[in-house]
Amino acid sequence: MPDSNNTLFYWKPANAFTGALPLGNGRIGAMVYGKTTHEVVNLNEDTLWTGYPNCDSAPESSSHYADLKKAALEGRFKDAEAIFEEYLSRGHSQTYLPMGDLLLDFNHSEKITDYCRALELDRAVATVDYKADGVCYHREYIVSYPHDALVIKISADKTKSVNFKVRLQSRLRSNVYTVDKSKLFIDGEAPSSCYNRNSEGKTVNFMTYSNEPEKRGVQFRGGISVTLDGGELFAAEDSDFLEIKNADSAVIWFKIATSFNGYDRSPFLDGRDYYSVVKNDLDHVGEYDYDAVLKEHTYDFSEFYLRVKLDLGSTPESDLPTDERLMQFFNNPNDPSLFTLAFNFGRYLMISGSRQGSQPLNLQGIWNDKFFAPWRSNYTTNINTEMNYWPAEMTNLADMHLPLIEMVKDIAQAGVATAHDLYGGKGFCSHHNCDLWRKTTPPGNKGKNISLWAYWPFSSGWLCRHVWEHYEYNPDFSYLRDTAYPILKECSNFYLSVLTETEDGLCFAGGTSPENQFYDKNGVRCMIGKYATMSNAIIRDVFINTTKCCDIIGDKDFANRLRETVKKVIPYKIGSQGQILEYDDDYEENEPHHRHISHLYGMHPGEEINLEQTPELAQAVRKSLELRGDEGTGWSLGWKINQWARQHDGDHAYRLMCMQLRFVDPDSPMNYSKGGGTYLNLFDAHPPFQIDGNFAFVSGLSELLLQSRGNLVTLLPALPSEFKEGSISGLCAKGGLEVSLTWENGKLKNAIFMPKQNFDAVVRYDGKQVKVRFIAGQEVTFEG
Ligand code: FUC
Repeated sequence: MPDSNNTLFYWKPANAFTGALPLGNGRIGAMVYGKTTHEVVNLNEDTLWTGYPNCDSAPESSSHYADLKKAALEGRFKDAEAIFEEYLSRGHSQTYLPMGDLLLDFNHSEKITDYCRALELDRAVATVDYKADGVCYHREYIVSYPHDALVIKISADKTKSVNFKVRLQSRLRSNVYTVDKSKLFIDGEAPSSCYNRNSEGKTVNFMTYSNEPEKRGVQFRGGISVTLDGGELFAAEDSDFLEIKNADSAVIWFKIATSFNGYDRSPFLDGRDYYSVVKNDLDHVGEYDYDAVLKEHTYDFSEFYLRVKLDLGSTPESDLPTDERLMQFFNNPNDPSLFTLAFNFGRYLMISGSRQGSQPLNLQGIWNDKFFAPWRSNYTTNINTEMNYWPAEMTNLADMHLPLIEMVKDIAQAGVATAHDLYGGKGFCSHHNCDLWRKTTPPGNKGKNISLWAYWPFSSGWLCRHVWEHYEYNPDFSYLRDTAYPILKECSNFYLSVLTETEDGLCFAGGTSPENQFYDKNGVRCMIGKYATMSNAIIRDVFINTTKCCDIIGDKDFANRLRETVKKVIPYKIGSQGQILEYDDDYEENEPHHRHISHLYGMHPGEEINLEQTPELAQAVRKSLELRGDEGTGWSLGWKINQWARQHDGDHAYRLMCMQLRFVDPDSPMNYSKGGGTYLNLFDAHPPFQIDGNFAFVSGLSELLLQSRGNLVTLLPALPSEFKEGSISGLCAKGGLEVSLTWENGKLKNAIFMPKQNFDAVVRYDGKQVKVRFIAGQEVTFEG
């Protein structure tokens, strides 16, 4: 029986992308359908995006921001929106592309029995087993980080039974051909641009390939070589497939490289040597021993995966195949091991999709089969990209956080011009979408009503929380000095340079609250208010965290300046219903159940509102959560799980987790307000597929068991009553602590701390607290 905490398995092949099983090494992504006679594996490479460097540049327009600000502060909100739309918006982000597919055609009968496909999360191996013509076939699929390749082994229990053709196909401009009668290559190019609208403003999707060298897109080359045990390989001259006949087993090695050479370097004029790399690599596969490669892969993967182990128990329902298990959970959520599986799957996705040297996880991680993916499968940074990384530090995957931090480094460079050109500001800033080319300007292309989402220079601030948290979890002075401090300082410099004095205090004047609207005093629906609560919260967050950096570095002047300024930033206001106000006034809400809960940033992911230090504000956050309601898109449910965990209300969080594990039909249309849940392959459904909810589930579950803020570590802060017995090992707390917990009858049995460095902490459990001086490397055990 497969391990219900660590294995997805099915008794039929996938018939949709959201049923296929994901593999990846951060850079190469593969979706395995597990079909029998005609197998499909969707392929991705994380730098295959449309576009080229600086494809979004435009002239300076900061004088218009002064007009916008004036209009907003005078309550002329519609004028402010018009100014933004006409003068401050820039082009849309670029699009993340699929590379194409690897296809396998087997010539055995279509009559199949004994079928099973599985994904073992702890080893990162997908398998397909079945019987055809009396022969048992077995396939194994891995995407190896150490060997940087997709590797598929096909074997049978009868000699000479492995017969198939392997092909590559792509919708990108490309050419498939054989070389040396033994290898199959695909050479191609990504489009220079991607549009949703034609010149008449109609919504049509199209892409263009420019002939101007500086506008040429990312070039790529993929290649396949097959090593055989017995049998023969045929590769006719000028054909587009390899054929394998009468082998005992075969191993397919797929490699890919692109010319992408950094966000600011032309992939055509100044690209990496991608062309010879693939051929050179494939020339060596004959020297590889598949078993050794597999061993190295599972060792590499499980080193991260096994750092955390969760046990919530299981029931007979836990042994069902994953699809049936999900369906039955919908009617009767009596399967605690499904929570564990979803938790483990989220960590699996992070290790598979975000590795040192790779791009960070986008809206679909790295797994996208669509030419025109929802929201361009870009980096949407007003919640989604950050949410992807919420569990990284706390679930012991700090290494996987690094691609995001690398992207913030790029943004800190690319966003200098944006801060200057749009706001006349110092430092750097970035808005609500980013892409491979590190777009930092507001998207929207002068579209109507784009202020709603595009006018928001706060992703730079929110991303800085990640840069800072990486230090808090792994205190390392050289990282702080060389990475965190300079980035946070320049981010603070932007907000310092644009803060405006109002009668309420300092604020970023003319503010939106991501994608929400309100009715002004005249009953007009507006997007821009005098200011937005989230803007002030992010500014305070950046200032406070930068101050901490400065204190460690010894930059007293800047720290003092920030300490003085932060006191003057407009504080939270409580509205007529006891809720946190989202804008400058108690306006009538346009959509009271709106999916975003941006005004609650201070409670999660921020920390300035919490039950211990600001109980009244925490109560107002609670009220706001109640007013917003539970229903939502996948990521919205996910954010609320985390919020209720910070409210120390595990039972409410549990209800939301059950909602997030609702089965969602792959054909469900896009929905902005409700219907979030889970597809058959456990991918999160917005709907459509969006990976952020997978990660919010992981961080939410972790926050039920362990929370840390500064030097305060709280054990089992929000244990749901349904999780009576259980254990978790290897979670991380700030200050460099690894924590393992066991509980029985809803009460802590013991907690084991392994400090990576000396750290003075306050450990809290069930309202009681003790001060502990942790010494590096010395384990400390608490009995509950
Ligand atoms: C934000 C959300 C949407 C969606 C999109 C990718 O704009 O409001 O629901 O998740 O990002």
